[in-house]
Amino acid sequence: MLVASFVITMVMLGQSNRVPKVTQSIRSEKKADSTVENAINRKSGILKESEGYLYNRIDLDLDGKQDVLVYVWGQDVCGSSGCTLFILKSIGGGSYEVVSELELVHPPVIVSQHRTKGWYDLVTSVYGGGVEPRYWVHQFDGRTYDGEVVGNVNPQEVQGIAYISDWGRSDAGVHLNAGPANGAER
Ligand SMILES: [Ca+2]
Repeated sequence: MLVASFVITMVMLGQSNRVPKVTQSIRSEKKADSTVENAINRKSGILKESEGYLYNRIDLDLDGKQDVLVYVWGQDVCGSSGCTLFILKSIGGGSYEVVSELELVHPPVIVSQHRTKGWYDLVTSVYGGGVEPRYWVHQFDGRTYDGEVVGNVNPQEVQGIAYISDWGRSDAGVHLNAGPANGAER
């Protein structure tokens, strides 16, 4: 019995070491938001080529205004390692500006309890091709979230809330420009 419980404990520790601690999972919003779309359209033509987006609101810099995490997907806008995450800062009056555009990431986007230069760290994952999932941290550098990930997260040090947690569900998020490939890979 002692041996058996020791083995079980080791297995559980191994699992907990590999993943950040998620305290809550939040599904993406369902309703299209023109203010979010306008902010992205001012920066990029990606929405015209996309099949949809998933988003959540959260105040990332604790200025009292809700910022937005937007994940844009579609056959023509994703790579084999993921799609594009936009981070929008609320500038008041129902307007947003794009703070960051991070390519080739996978939701959920875990908003860590740890902050860098006033903004919460964001954790995304890299997976596919049979490799073991890895988690990456994106930190604010004073102007943007660096597209260069700062390195492997020590999962034991990460605790946070997972946003856009329903990525992969065919009914998740806002659908645009539905083409023949819509949902084919999901
Ligand atoms: Ca804010």
